[in-house]
Amino acid sequence: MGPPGAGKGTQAKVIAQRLAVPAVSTGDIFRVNVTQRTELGREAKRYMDAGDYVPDAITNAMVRARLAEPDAADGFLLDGYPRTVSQVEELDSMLAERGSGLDAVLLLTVDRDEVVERLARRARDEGRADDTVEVIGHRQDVYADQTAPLVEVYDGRGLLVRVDGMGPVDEVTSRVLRVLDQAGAAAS
Ligand code: B4P
Repeated sequence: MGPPGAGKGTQAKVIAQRLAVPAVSTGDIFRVNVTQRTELGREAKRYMDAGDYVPDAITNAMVRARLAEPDAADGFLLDGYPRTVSQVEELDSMLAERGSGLDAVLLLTVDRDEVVERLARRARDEGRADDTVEVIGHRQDVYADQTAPLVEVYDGRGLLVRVDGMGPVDEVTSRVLRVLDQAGAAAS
């Protein structure tokens, strides 16, 4: 977890490789579908471009299908999911059906000024439609409104681990691996 620009996608790819599990990024799956102009992509695009969340029913069904694939049978890393209370409930039921649970919920903490700067840089480099100044601000607000409350939910379950997401990417990676190791997630 972490606000847009916290480094979720950046870290997820490295960490998943280290743990030898697939990184399941809802943002990436949506973007692939947008590029391929699938029906899911067309539907998701109008929400993403506005900086809004794609509706829960669409997102939940997509994650359920992805986690049913064979490569996720022995474990997975979720990047950008769950983001709403309804997604937490749906993930809980998916995990219960599998007879498994989460090892840890990682929260990357960053200053708001830093994430705005990162996303503005990415806008210059990659031209993502949801990285304009107005949409970046809106995405931060949506995160504060709909996703930040999940921190308390997972903290209450004793699963939350906070990692400082400021500084160079490889330093953040080292911090993440250290806390996951302490939480027992890297070993399981
Ligand atoms: P995401 O793809 O998850 O995008 P994000 O929140 O912007 O995070 P992110 O992973 O980009 O980027 P990162 O922080 O790694 O979601 C995009 C959209 O998809 C959402 O707005 C929503 O519409 C939809 N969506 C996704 N999941 C959903 C869900 N569950 N429910 C509903 N809708 C959903 O990196 C940002 C930039 O910072 C990069 O350029 C990176 O290179 C840079 N960076 C990273 N770490 C850095 C560091 N330590 N120092 C300097 N730069 C760094």
